[in-house]
Amino acid sequence: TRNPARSTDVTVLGLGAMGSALATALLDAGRSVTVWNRTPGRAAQSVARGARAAGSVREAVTASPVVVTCLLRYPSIQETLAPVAGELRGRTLVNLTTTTPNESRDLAVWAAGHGADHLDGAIMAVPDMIRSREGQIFYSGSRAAYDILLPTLEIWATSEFHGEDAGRAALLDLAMLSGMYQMFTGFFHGAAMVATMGMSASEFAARQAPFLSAMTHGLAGYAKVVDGGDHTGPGLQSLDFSDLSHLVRASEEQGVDPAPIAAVQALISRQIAAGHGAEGFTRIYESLRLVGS
Ligand code: FVH
Repeated sequence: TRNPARSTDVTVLGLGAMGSALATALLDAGRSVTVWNRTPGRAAQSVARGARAAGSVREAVTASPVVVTCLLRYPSIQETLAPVAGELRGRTLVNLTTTTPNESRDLAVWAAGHGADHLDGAIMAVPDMIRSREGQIFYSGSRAAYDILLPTLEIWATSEFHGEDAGRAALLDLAMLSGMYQMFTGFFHGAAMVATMGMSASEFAARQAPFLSAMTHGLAGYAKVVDGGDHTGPGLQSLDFSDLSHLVRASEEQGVDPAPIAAVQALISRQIAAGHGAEGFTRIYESLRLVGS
């Protein structure tokens, strides 16, 4: 017998690099897929693999009980769906467009207002990782929708549900990306510094990658201190010791913009000025939490 959860028809709105990968994965898994893209001509690849190309958003939305959006940013979701909002009733909207937590919450409220169930997904993968176990997608929003759709969601990547607050997946996604972008920016800053002595970025990367990789082993220990809230414990490198003024100065001496490392130093300085110089480097976490509180 046909298991409905394993045979759900799916519509994918947005056939950019990621939307195409999602549609292809569903097709390869034997699903019936309808696709739509704002700019015509991008559906060819999916159609060649068996997708049905809809001539309009309305046709696409009404073709399936599950509608996936994989568009550029939040405004493009509204631009695409608002004119056909009345067609969403009784369907499940799975948004895989990157949004802020509040945008995800707004979308959940908007979808509910039009009688649709809503699940928000945050893709922690590049298109090539779709259909691999290394790819991860975080979800939040409707638990019922998540449970019903899990066999479909698992076609794309390892799925994790993070709660009924629709903004949680997006928050986790953007927090992960914050760490990643700052790591890359740190690398670019270091590469710019060594470039002044003629070292190529590739040569620097060969040294930086294993070093950074080894440093990530420190994260769990730092996390314990942050979670415990006590930055005075033994074995922690003090803020006075961690003062990075010399690093900022070295960057300036080489004629390299110290902005990335100066931002870290600003957090350190704020805690030292507040009298916490003897506490551990982890104390800068408190500098970050002060903003907006
Ligand atoms: N690609 C990746 O590695 C990342 C991994 C993590 C998650 N992201 C997010 O996925 C969303 C889509 O990303 P993408 O890689 O598919 O992006 P593009 O290839 O640039 O395609 C963008 C699609 O969005 C359509 N689009 C843009 N603006 C509008 C609009 N106003 N109305 C309707 N559709 C719109 C665009 O259509 P077109 O330009 O071909 O007409 C593409 O289909 C994104 O949120 C990432 O953050 C991917």
